[in-house]
Amino acid sequence: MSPDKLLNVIFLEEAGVPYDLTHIDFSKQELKAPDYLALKPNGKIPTIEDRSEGRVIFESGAILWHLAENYGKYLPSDPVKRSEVMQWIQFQVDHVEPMMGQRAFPLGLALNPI
Ligand SMILES: N[C@@H](CCC(=O)N[C@@H](CS)C(=O)NCC(=O)O)C(=O)O
Repeated sequence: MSPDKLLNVIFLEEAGVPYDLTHIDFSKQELKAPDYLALKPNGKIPTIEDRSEGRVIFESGAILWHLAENYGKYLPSDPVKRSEVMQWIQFQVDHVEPMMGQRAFPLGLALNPI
C-alpha cells in the first residue's frame, strides 16, 4: 500500500471511525472503468465515499481535511493553527507522497507484474 492511501487509513484508525476498504485491481484497469471515473474523474486512488453525507471525496489531502472537519479531530479552531495543519498536509501531498510513491509503485509492479 502506498502512502497516499495509508494517510487516510491512519486517520480513520486513530480517530476510531469505522470504515470498509474496497480492493482495486490495477491490472484490470478498474481505476479507468466508467463507474469508477464517474466517482473520481482523475482515475486514481484513494477515493472515499462518506456515507454519513452521501458523497464522494478524492485526493488524499482533501480526504484528510474532510475527515478532520467532519469528525472534529486533529483540526484546531484557531485559524493560525489550522493553517499550520494545512501546510503540513500540503507538504505531505506535494513532497513526501510523490517520493514514496515512486518507490512503492515499481516495487509493487516487480512483485505483481501486470
Ligand atoms: N495526489 C493524489 C495521488 C493519487 C495517486 O497518484 N494514486 C496512484 C496510486 S499511489 C494511482 O491511483 N495510480 C494509478 C494510475 O495513475 O492509474 C492523492 O494524493 O490522492
